Amino acid sequence: MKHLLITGFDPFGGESVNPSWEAVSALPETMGDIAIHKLQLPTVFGKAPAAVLERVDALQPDAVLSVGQAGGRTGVTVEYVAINLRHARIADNAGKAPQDQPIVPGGPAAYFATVPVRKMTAAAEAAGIPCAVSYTAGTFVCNEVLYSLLHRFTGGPTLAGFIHLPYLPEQATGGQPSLPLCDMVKALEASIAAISAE
Ligand code: PCA
Repeated sequence: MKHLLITGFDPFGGESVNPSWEAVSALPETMGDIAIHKLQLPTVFGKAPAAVLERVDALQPDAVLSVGQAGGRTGVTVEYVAINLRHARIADNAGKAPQDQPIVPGGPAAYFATVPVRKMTAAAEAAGIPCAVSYTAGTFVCNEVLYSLLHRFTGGPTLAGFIHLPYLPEQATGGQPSLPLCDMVKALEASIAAISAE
């Protein structure tokens, strides 16, 4: 049995839902020989990476896939890179908006995701869901989580990656792009299958 830890975030920025947690919590508990362990992270700098790293240390999963909301994107995006920068346009859920700070002082400028980004993207597309590779995870809490995971696990056996989801239809009241929850879940399932085939 392989073990995958998958995380989603709580709502932030005035939203009442976060599609990442809605989709993660709708996943099954197992897929074939993969046990799926779910964890909700707070959208708070420092706390989110600490929470996922604590769970990873206890669980020792084969792979960690974090999922977050990227409102305004048209489809599912699989992140290729994380950068060593915290720079918030809005406050996190603890009221903090760090500006131009490194995540790890003196750490590498960037890490590439160690999950099979292109295979995950192709698998989601083959399942009929709009999906693309993204070359920026932003500079908010999602990028911090991916950078922190890759800082810990690059060069080791644990794979780490990140998927951003667009708004759910009920969030896209101003005409922004959105995807139904069932499509988001299908994209995550296809991505998980691609990771487990590594
Ligand atoms: N999206 C934010 C943080 C939490 C979330 O779901 C981001 O893209 O950084």
